[in-house]
Amino acid sequence: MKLNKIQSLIIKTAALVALCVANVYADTQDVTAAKPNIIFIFADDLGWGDISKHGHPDIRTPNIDRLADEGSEFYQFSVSNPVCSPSRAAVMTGQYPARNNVHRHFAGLDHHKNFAMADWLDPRAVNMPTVMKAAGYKTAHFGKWHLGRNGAPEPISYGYDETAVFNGDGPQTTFVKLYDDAIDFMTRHKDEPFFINLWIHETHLPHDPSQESLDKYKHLSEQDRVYAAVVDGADQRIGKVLDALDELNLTDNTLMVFSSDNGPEHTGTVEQKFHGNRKEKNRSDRTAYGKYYSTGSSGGLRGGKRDTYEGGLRVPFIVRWPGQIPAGRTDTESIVSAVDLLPTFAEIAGATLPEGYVSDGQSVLSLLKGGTIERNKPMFWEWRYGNKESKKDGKKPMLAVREGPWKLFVHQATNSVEPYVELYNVMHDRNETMNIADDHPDLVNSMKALALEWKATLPTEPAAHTLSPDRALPGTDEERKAARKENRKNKNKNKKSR
Ligand SMILES: [Ca+2]
Repeated sequence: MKLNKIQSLIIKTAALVALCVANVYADTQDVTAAKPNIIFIFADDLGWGDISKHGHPDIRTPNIDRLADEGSEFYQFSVSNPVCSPSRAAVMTGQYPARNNVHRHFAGLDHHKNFAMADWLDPRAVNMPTVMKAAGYKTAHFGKWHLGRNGAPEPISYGYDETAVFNGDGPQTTFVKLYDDAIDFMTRHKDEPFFINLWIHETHLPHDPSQESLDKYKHLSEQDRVYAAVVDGADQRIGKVLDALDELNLTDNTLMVFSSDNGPEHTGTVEQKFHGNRKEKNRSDRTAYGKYYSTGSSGGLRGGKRDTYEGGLRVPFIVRWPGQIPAGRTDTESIVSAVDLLPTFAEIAGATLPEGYVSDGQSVLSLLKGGTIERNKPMFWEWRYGNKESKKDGKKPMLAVREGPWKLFVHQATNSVEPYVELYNVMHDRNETMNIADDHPDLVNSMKALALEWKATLPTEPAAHTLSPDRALPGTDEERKAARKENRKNKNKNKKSR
């Protein structure tokens, strides 16, 4: 469509007025209420396209949509890694996960060794709850942890006043109960500022929808029905938290942030109907729907979980803070990163960041409040992957760098000394379908240099205090496990014979 002069003048004037309004909004709202509460809801494997606000054809998420309607959305938000633990480590530390040697999800020690990664998140690294606690907040973590277990420091030692987790040590909770934990905490601390990491789980395996949610989606195929139902469960429970805030009269003084740790899981085969390859007749409980039902949507973005294409990294980012953050705003252009959360929350809390601490992100508070920001550094990703040739060799990291609209991938192929590259303009080519590296040799060279220079600043080995003593024991995980079992048996035998 070609615009005539008057149409184009109207659009330009409207844009100018909008910009002025935004700036006035940002300026006049700087006198903030006393420290607001912060609740950070981090979904698990929920894709960009999994909410009705983003045009999902079937799934309805009225409560998440309500957050977006009452707050602002940022379409260019990305996490710092396409899987759980490193993505979460980046949120916790405000630094790229490779800086703290978290390269893949935390699992067995062999897996950690293979990828030259730590056995848990470094408790000495500056982290979000510690910063918030020092700023006078009551801090809590409810839900998934996945930043280390089995000999790792307990979650509570990362700056929390209270924790109830799964996939971590210490007091436990469930994917349903975690919302009640949060409401209980909010109620007990309603008269003082609180910070809650609410790390929810429904969209991650195993899928465990309620019958009520399944009944809502009877019209869908069996596969889509289960997934829609798990999203429905999350949305309904988020609604409970929003209602509780209303009832406690805390809505206006609470910043709610909703996002996801990585893009959607890739859908499994029909053989993967039940989690852990269990057969239906052998299922001991209902918590066992498998990867076959992981039909999450990236909203058309390329790839999903474990991919550094946008489908693995770009996820919903919704913020609500009535009176401070404009309602109903959608920002499609400003680049925001998961590593920005710590400096942003710190600014909101009036926290002083520890001396010597350097975040890989920056505070985006003025952007959230309707203004603009100048992005002062490029964004980087390192993804240590395995493939058939390398037999899960963790020594072939793939790098990606984004600066403005440009995103460059630097791959290190198994049999090649010279890395090969892909370049996309992700602002115009949202789905990364056109590799235009050959058209922009100078840009490729400068961005490649940036990526390689950044890589050279990363530590190559995890710090000693982030390694399990068991890691030094000989053998594989299985052999170590058997040896520990044997030791326990002998100990008990000795006790009995005493
Ligand atoms: Ca995840």
